[in-house]
Amino acid sequence: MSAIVLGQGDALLIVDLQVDFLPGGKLGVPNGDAVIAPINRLISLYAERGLPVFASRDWHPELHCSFAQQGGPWPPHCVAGTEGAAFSDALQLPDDVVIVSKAVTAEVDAYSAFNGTGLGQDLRARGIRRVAVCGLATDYCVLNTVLDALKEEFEVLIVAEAARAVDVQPGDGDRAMTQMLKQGALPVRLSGNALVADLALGALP
Ligand code: VGL
Ligand code: ZN
Repeated sequence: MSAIVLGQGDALLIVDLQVDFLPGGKLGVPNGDAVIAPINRLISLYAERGLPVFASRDWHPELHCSFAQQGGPWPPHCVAGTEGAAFSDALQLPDDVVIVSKAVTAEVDAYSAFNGTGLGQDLRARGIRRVAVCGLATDYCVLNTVLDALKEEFEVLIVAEAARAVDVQPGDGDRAMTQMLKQGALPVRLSGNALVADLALGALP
């Protein structure tokens, strides 16, 4: 069980840990709050080494195309500037967190934190080659963020215990995880104060 050595070139990317995606929110992910403790451990792991922490957020205008009354699939959620769009205050974000706002115009939805945000360029400009991805929801924004990161040729560590799925269809989260691994994401888990390969997940078909 070898620890992954974090250093220059590593960054943490926390996807959409916003009030509306937590239980009780407008689009609450079942057990979404279970990710907060492991994500806070991840933040310590990266921040203590001086490694950058990025946090994406869904940041929609009031009449966003993904909302049901505009013909979209979701109830209104994460309207820019509202309480529901705020990061969970249980999340211990570092003062120098880099915030990535996505899907900020009415006409376009974006599940991936790379879509229309300049994130890829920002990561490259900082010399980042590998990102650890966690957050909500496994089967939407985490999935699409991981697939785009791989397309942009970053190495991706996916932290399953720090992500949860909406599971609109039962099994969506498991299928998303399988897809991310198939495309080359490496499953990792927290072990004490380290990240190690998650061999149980690595053995999935
Ligand atoms: C998300 C549904 C709608 C997500 C965002 O962050 O996974 N899901 N908008
Ligand atoms: Zn959204």
